[in-house]
Amino acid sequence: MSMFTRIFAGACVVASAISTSAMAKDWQVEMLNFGEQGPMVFEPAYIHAEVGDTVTFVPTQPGHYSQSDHVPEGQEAWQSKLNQPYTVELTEQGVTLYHCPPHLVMGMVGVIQVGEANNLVEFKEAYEALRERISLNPERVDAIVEQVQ
Ligand SMILES: [Cu+2]
Repeated sequence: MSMFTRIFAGACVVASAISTSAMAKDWQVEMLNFGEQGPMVFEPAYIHAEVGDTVTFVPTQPGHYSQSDHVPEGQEAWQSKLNQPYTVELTEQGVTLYHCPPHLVMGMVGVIQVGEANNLVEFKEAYEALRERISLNPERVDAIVEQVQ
């Protein structure tokens, strides 16, 4: 490989990395004691993102963290730390279900849809199981899940 080819190839890698990051969006999901939908919420609780986007969980108010339940095949599961911001890279299409462990009973649940909902059957099964552990406002969480298209 000549010096020129090497430099040219390197420049292409840099250029494509820049164009990818310029298009990708970082979604900010706030973790709140009280939001527009009531107590103990992720806001927004439903997002429709694209592959390559990231989601950052922001500890706007203390006492929360985020843990994935069902993720699309290939997507890395996660568990963030209490009161710490945490960023998830969305690498696969499909729907992800997550919750805040201390406030699951209060319906602190969120959904990330990436592209098409190609894992809807498995997602709904995971949601049915999770829903049994929600004792306050399960209807609020149903409304989040129903936004999946
Ligand atoms: Cu919480």
